[in-house]
Amino acid sequence: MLLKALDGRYRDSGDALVVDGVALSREQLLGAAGAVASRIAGAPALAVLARPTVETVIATVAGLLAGVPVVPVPPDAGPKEREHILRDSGAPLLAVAAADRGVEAYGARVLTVDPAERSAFAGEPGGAAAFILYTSGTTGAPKGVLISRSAVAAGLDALAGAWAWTAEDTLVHGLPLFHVHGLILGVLGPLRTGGRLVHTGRPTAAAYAAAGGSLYFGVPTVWSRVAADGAAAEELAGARLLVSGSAPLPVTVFERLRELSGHAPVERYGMTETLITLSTRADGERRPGSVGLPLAGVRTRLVGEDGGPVPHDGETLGELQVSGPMLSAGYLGRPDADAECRTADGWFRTGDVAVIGADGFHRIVGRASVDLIKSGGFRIGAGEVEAALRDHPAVADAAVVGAPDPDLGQVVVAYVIPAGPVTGDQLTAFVAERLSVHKRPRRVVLVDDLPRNAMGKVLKAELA
Ligand code: MCA
Ligand code: AMP
Repeated sequence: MLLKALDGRYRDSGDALVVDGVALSREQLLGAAGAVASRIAGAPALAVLARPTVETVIATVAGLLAGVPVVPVPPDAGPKEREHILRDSGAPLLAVAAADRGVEAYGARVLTVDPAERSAFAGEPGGAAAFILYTSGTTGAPKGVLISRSAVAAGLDALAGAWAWTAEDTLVHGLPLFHVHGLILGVLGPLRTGGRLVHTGRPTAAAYAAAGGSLYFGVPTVWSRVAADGAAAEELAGARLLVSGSAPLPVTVFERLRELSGHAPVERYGMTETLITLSTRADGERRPGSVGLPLAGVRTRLVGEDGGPVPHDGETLGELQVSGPMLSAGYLGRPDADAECRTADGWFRTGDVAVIGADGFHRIVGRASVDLIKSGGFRIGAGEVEAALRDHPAVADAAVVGAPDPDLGQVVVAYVIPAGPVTGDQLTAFVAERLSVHKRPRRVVLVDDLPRNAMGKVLKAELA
């Protein structure tokens, strides 16, 4: 069973989870999810408006019970992005909480999740895909990554091994429920290990400090804010393990957390397309700036620009390639994009540049492409933001880059050639409304021209 916590052995052991102050026992979760599962059985996919609520958890578990792939829709996604996800995934149903029942569903039928409903679901899970997760590439609209049930199971079991994660743990986090980090690790993880989950609604330092958990997840921006709030970090002294991921954890934040909480954080690395593949371990060295060793079943290699192998000497850079049982099954309807990411011998090209030490420890140095930006742990494609900006009538052209930022890691900066009167704030609001709020440029620079090479291609490195 994928979610062992819903198995008979665990059912009566109290609250399984609390999301933003609302508690659900395992019985309640299973009953409410069973009711939804009965209504969606046989559907090709179930979209879920993924606010941080118990309804989102219930709908996700319902999809897994019924064997219907779950398509989380970011709640801050504007009309353009929401329509793309619903149409591209082909989901005929959109699960929402009662408060959202009037939402625009672009042809899908809105299904209201009622946490008080109870029904046993007798069917057997069918399809192999557990999730279709939308994620940005360097260009174009986000692509749907097909994540199988077996990849989820292998990925979670490998993490449970590395982090000694058991039914005794209470996981605390407040991450969005439409990514691998917040949803697959952060919700299905505790349901697979049998432990508890406290989701804080938002990932604030104060909420983490007050939650009293044993295991904490955060993106580096969250850890940097916790570390900056000294008292909050000190409150985490009673925890067992603090885990960081989704973007590089600055060494200064690592050290500050260790000083204040007494815990050297565990850092792990992954992608939507591969789930988590590398991590330092609960019982091993936690080295600042390092994402540790391959998880169970994972193999890694570095490939040079000439396609040849790169020595594992802790110095020589190469593109990181990975293989393992948690890799995704490809992009929905995009065999072309999938072929670009896989080698002939079945390895996934991460697009991240790394070094591997003689001791096997991995360090991520950066991304090969300047067109994938990581801001607050969110992956943002420069091309997608540029296309949204060009849709504005007062924009002649735009180039988007990620600039270093002490809080968010990188911030989205747009260089725009105006075609009429417009302000930076207007363009920021325009992107926030059409795509997702977190994809909005935080800085807009109006320019007369963009630096270009002889072929007319914008020189992003010069802008960054
Ligand atoms: C601001 N707001 C706006 C605008 N500006 N709304 C509309 N239009 C605007 N122009 C509102 C927002 O809606 C929000 O409202 C509030 O202002 C704050 O938003 P923002 O400034 O964007 O928040 P932030 O403080 O910058 O966010 C920091 C964060 C966030 C909380 C750390 O970046 C975050 O949640 N990151 C986690 C990303 C993540 O989980 N990534 C995992 C993917 P309101 O407050 O009402 O909402 S990676 C993954 O899955 C892999 C496999 C892995 O390795 O883990
Ligand atoms: P996403 O698919 O949103 O998870 O983004 C995946 C990308 O996030 C990876 O390709 C890396 O560039 C980055 N990433 C995730 N975890 C880490 C980490 N611990 N250190 C550095 N980069 C990371």
